[in-house]
Amino acid sequence: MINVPKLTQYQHRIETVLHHHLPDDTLAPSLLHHAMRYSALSGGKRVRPLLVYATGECFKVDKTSLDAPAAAIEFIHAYSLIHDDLPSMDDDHLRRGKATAHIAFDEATAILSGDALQTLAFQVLSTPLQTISTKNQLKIINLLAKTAGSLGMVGGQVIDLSSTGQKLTEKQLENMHLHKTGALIRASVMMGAYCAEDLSMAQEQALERYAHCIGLAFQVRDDILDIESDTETLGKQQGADIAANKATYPAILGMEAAQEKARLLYESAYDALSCFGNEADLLRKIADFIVTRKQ
Ligand code: GRG
Repeated sequence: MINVPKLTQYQHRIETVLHHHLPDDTLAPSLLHHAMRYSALSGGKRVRPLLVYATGECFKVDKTSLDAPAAAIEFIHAYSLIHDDLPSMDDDHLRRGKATAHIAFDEATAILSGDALQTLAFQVLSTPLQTISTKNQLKIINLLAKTAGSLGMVGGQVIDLSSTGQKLTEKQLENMHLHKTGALIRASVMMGAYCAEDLSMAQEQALERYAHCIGLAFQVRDDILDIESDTETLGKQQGADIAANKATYPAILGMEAAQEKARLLYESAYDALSCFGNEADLLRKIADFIVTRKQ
């Protein structure tokens, strides 16, 4: 739960936007549409859309302009979770407190629903928007494509799969997470920023730094929760990283040093925002949430 009314409002807003863009499950192929809705609307913290809205707020971007990038990034995230849970990847049965897509449906439907969510993201993002210039819209589409692909999230997943069971250095672990988790988090912030017409180079660099730090902090916290939390709170199997022999920050650094790392990243994220005033308060609140979250 996020205890910040403005963020809760944005969480509600993105639910409505996701509902609106997802094909109705009475439409054929209805099983596929049912599976897409099942995964995309199954809860989740909606951190990535919140980052899009919060960054847009820094530049007073109209909320309606932010809806498309916010939905697109969440559709990409939903697709990545479906594919990540497959038997050929992490083989998980529980996600957001519910059966994973390949358990609730079947493997082929799960794969296809992930594929369709990915293309839906780009459909939503490429629909002409009245309030963003075409140049900026293309920049946003290009950013998301690069971020989600082989040089970003998918590349990170490849590193993850090939390094399971191996001893990684902290640098190698960081490289994996900067791709696997960090790429989408950075894109969320930068897509919100590219909706603004008056973004300066200094602001762009500050936001890149903020996003880099919270992206890593998000993963360090995720690794800590995998040890300290429980399956019910997490909505996914607790201890899954250890069971799968995955490299994690607590495993490499020890729990205390992992906690300290999250704290330092959080401080650097705050520091990165020093060129902004109150308009970036929501981004600060998201950083607070990322390092204190319980699920
Ligand atoms: C299979 C193409 C492909 C990519 C998979 C991002 C990713 C790469 C997999 C996600 C699996 C995972 C457990 C990643 C580690 C941290 C993370 C991104 C957790 C899930 O994100 P949250 O906590 O989830 O934002 P909710 O449910 O709140 O949306």
